[in-house]
This record gives sequence, C-alpha cells and structure tokens, in this order.
Amino acid sequence: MIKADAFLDQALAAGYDFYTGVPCSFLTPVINRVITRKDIRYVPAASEGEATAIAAGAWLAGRKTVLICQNSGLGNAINPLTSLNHPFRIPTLMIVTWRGQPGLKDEPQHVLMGQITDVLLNDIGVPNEPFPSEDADIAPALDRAFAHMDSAELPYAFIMANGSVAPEGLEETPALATPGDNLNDYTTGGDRPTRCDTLERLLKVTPDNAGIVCTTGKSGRELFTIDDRKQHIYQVGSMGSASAMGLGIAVNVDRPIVVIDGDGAALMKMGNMATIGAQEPRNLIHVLVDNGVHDSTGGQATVSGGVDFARIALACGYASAASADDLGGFEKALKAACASDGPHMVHIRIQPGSLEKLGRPTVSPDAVARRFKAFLASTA
Ligand SMILES: Cc1ncc(C[n+]2csc(CCOP(=O)(O)OP(=O)(O)O)c2C)c(N)n1
Repeated sequence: MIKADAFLDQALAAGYDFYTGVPCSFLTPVINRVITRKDIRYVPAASEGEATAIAAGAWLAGRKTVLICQNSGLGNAINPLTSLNHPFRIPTLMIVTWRGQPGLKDEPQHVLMGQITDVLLNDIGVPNEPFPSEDADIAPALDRAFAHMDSAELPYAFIMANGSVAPEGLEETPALATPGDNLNDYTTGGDRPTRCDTLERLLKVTPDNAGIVCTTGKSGRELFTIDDRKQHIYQVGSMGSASAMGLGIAVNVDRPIVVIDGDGAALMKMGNMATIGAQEPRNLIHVLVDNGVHDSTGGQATVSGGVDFARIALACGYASAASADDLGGFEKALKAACASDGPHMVHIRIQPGSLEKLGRPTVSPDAVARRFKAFLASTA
C-alpha cells in the first residue's frame, strides 16, 4: 500500500498537474488528495467520456494530464479514447480502477468489466500495468508510462486494485454553478440561415486570437471548406465532446475559445454544460448550430426542436445565453459574447443541409492538433 501523495508528488515532478475524471470507491484516497491539494488542478466531470475530452483539451493547451475513473466508466471513455486521442495522437495518463477483479467478491455489475478491463485497454491500443502498490514501484511504473506517452503520444493506463492506496480524508469546496437569468432572445421566426452562412458570419465576428473547436461531422468539413486556419481544430469523431474539449482548453489559456457544437452532439453529452457552468471559464463561447437533424448521417431528426438550449445553459450556470434564428441576431449575440465574461451560450436555429461541394480536412487530425497546440502556445 502506498500513500496517494507518494504517487501524486512523483507525477507532479514530471509536470502532471491536471486531473479530471469521475470518482470510484477504489480511487477515494487518490481523488481526495487531488481535490484537496492546491498544487493540482482537478476538474470533476459528469462522465468519463467528457473527462477524456477535457483532458485532451488541457493537453492541447500545454498541460500534462491524468484521467481517473472506475473501470465501468472506461466504457464511457472508449469513444473519445478511440476516436479522439487515437487519431489526434493525444496522450493522457489514466488511472482506471479494477472493480470485479477475478477471484475477489464484487457486485454483479462489475464482474464482466473486471474480467476484460486490461483486454479492453489492450484492444484499444492503451498499454497498461497494475497501479503501483509499493513505494519502490512508483518511479519505474511512471517512467514506463512517460516513455510511452513521449514516444507514441498516446494514453497509458494504470489499473488500480482495491487497497493499493492508504485512506485519505477530503477537504472539498465544490464549485457549484449559480443559475443565471441573462437571456437574450433574438429570434424572428423568419427564414433560417444555412450553416455555411452561419459559419462564415462566425468567422467574421470572432477575433483572430480565438481558438475554434468544431464538432464532428459536416460542421467541421464545412468550416474547413470555408477556411482552414491554424486556430481551428475539427473533431472527426468523439461526438458530443467539442464543448468538453473547449472547456479543457479554456481553463488553461487566456484567449477566447469558441466551440461550434451541433444539436445532436450537444444532446449526446448534455452533462458537459453543467461542468462548464460550474467551472465558469470566462473565455468560453459555446455556439450551438442547431439544424434539428443529424445532418451528417442523412438528416434524421433530433429532438432539439423542443429543447431550449439557451435556458438549459443558463440553468447550468452560463453567464449569458442567447437564441437566434437569423444572421443579424446571431451576430449581435456573438459580438456581445466576445465582449464580456462568459461562459456564454449562443444558440442559433438554422436550416438543414450543407454545401454541395463539401471537402474533408486534408490535414491529418494529428497534424491539426499539433498546429492548434502551437497556436494556443503562441502569444495571445
Ligand atoms: C458516438 C457516435 N455516434 C454516432 C456517430 C455518427 N454520427 C456522426 S455525425 C452524426 C450527427 C451529428 O449530429 P449534429 O451534432 O446535430 O450535427 P449535424 O450532423 O447536424 O451537423 C452522427 C450521428 C458518431 N460519429 N459517434
């Protein structure tokens, strides 16, 4: 058994000071110390998939990250691990608990995942080993993890068995959002704009020093076709993770970060909005381009027509939220968002459909990520 600080100190000495995740009872000592310590930043996430994307954003912003979760939550993280970390080559150190370890009694819901935790990690190309439970094992284990993350630029996991770490108390002042009422309704009920015109207007209004994180599917392809700049990152998978990635970036940089989300994607990971509200990144502008359909997969309806995203954002603690359905209202809302402290939600309802000659990013995801990382590191 080790002390949590013995592990955290050695990871910190190598620069790993940004943690995000979701608790597990096996993780309690580590997570309690991570929350309590002032030299480590912890962002509590609503889901492990969200945490994976928050960590990816923090890495883009120059942080070394640790993702902590229960092995059942590994299921939630598989999608961004395979379709975000892998194609974009974004490393993170993972601590995954081992509920349902074969041979030990555990609850029925952990039995299967306990049998396949390492198999699953191996299958998705995440090398793994037991979390160190002796002091002498910490440095060599971390060295192996760092070596892999440095060379492959991909995640590495420690699987934590029960009782690896001595119990620790918790000193916590939770970051809680305060629901706001700064709601601006610019809707007109007139003809809705196209996504292409909306994205062109967004680029016109957004300052050049802003980083732009675009959701997966045709939005990213359209943004790329309109203009491809070093300040853009186009997600090619990890549906629903754009706002979480934007959050991970925004809490680590001063420049404005604009997230372009889709309605299907936002609905898939609505918990992200609660985390954003609680973290209060003043430089985050969450633009929800809502065409009411899954346009990228053939136009099947989402349920967004009955969802008031602006009010949801306010209820989650965003500093302001606006609704628009034409370019004039959108521009007003976006300009106001750029001029004041956020987080802000700008929800625009648009018409379905996309550009006829739609390109696909010709720059590979890992090149886009490194170009974007270098942009974030440049003078704001
Ligand atoms: C987890 C996951 N489920 C499904 C898909 C397939 N998929 C790709 S884009 C997309 C639709 C996204 O809808 P929305 O966010 O509204 O954006 P739009 O396509 O309308 O631009 C879907 C379902 C996926 N990439 N990932």
